[in-house]
Amino acid sequence: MFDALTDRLGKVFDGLTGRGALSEKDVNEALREIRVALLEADVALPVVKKFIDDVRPLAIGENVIKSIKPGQLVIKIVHDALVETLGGDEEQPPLKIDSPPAVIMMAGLQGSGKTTTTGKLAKRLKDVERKKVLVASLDVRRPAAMEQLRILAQQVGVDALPIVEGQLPPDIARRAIQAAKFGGYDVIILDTAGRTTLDDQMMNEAAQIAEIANPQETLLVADALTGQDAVETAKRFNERLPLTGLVLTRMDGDGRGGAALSMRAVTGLPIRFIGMGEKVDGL
Ligand SMILES: Nc1nc2c(ncn2[C@@H]2O[C@H](COP(=O)(O)OP(=O)(O)O)[C@@H](O)[C@H]2O)c(=O)[nH]1
Ligand SMILES: [Mg+2]
Repeated sequence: MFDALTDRLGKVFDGLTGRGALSEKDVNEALREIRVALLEADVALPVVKKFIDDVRPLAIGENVIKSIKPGQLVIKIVHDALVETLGGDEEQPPLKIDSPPAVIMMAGLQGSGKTTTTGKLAKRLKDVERKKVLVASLDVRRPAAMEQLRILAQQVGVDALPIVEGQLPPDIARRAIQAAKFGGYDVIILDTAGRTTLDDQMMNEAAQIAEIANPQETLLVADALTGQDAVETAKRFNERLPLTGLVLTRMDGDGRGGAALSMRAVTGLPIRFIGMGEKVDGL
């Protein structure tokens, strides 16, 4: 996914190390190339701009120009800033699912992969963490959505909350929690409805569900192919929901990975899972 970006940056870095002395002009030239590389990888413009603005004063600082290996130092500065933007090196804490029934809420735009990821995550929690998992669809807008989750649940061998026609999402959330308490479930995954675009009604509904269900984890599911739009999506959801992590789907596709970097940068949230395909074990 990040191969193209890594290659590009590698070339810029090679150019820097190939030289003994570095002038401010050389560093600026390298930063310009890094900027282009990030934009070509679909990292959102404001994120790129901030990144370059943060790095520049460090990279053209006196101790860099005067150091014995200025190229190496610039590379280290850029690398450290990238890692900070990405949260790349830090150890991920496990999902907080320790007080049963723990609620995991899936949020995101329609078609982002919420239902598919719900199935994948349910399977993983069941198979790897030996959890008793209940999934519930709160998507009352698309008639097929509930059925889709029911079939997925059956396929991965977890229980789905029985469908009650005409029930509204907040009530389904309440019923799911009751059912999980009575049924001795460790985890409930709430698969919410999305819209094609961000709108207030959708946000209000999601916020209301979060209030009722008090999720321990609220994961924003986003399509890695959304590129520049990812920032707006992540920002808006992060303002209204108690997000705890990101899931990037379609990382098996030909997207350039920039969405991941952008969303991580604007929310500061960890990327919890990466969707790699339509099958239930592609997580
Ligand atoms: N290639 C690929 N397709 C995915 C992935 N996740 C979901 N999909 C597909 O994207 C479409 C929409 O997914 P769905 O889970 O129904 O989205 P929802 O509207 O957010 O619930 C379906 O056709 C999925 O099979 C993924 O990681 N990779
Ligand atoms: Mg769905």
